Amino acid sequence: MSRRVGRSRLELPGYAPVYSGKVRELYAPIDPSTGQASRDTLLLVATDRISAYDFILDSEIPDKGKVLTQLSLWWFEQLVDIIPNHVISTQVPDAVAGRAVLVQRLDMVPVECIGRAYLTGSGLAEYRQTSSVCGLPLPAGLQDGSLLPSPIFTPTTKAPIGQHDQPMTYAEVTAKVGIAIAASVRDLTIAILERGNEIAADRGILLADTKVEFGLDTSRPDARGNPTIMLADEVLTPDSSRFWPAATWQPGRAQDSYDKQFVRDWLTSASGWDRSSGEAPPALPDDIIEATRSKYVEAYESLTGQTFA
Ligand code: PZK
Repeated sequence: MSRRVGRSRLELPGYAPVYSGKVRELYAPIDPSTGQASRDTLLLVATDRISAYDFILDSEIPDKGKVLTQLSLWWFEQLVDIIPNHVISTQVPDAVAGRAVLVQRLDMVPVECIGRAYLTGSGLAEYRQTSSVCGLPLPAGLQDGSLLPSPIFTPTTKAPIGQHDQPMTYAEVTAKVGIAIAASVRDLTIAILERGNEIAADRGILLADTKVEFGLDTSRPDARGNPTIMLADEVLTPDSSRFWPAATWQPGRAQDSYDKQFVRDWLTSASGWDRSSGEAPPALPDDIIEATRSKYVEAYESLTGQTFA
């Protein structure tokens, strides 16, 4: 069960709204001379909205959009020898300063590319029912939080908002996008996950899993005529990935969430909200909002080694 909140979109003069996601929004710059929305660029805006237990909460986390945008930009740089990315510029309207990027419009690969280094969440649920995930057999005896023998590619369908993505087999990915692109996005997803874990390990952080989105630049075919595959969306943020503190990692139980633990703990205990009631969760108290903001800033600062301005 998830619920869309009827929050009004930003008014951004010179930009036309294209799409509004749960926590992010897309706009197309309008060419002032023609009045036409751009066909080659998009403005990707991260809001301060936060989700928990499949709900978008009524409370926002100050600076969350900025922290995630800056973290994603930092990761794009760490990955640029693996894959080029869609970022064109960080020159954006003042209203979204620091939390928006101008990006190259790509033909998006219609698969949610998920890489897993540790087993949890929907991957764990599938493993418990079938001993495999997305058609990949796994050894017996794995627990919630277990390190996998090697990282796995567990793609899903892109479901509309409010519906859950469905696991796909690799064969289904090849049927959808072709053998060449399927192999590329699989190998790139694993390479991004591994690079992410190498960097996070130095900071005492585990990267359990991550979701990445790829797009095709058809204007840049390679020698064989294949389009250039580019990394799109946001990358290796707490909204697209599970980061766990290495110090308390212990397979066999749910791990502490690096960013949302205060929110989850408060919602399921002190708030009096019943998760299974189907009702919207209550607004967060100020101290929970502030503690959560601090966790996002801490994630940014520990991973990048930079102070969040
Ligand atoms: C694109 N999304 C998901 C992300 C939202 C929705 N470079 C690109 N070119 C074309 N399309 C997309 C991108 C990117 N990134 C991304 N949907 C389309 C999405 C952020 C906010 F509302």
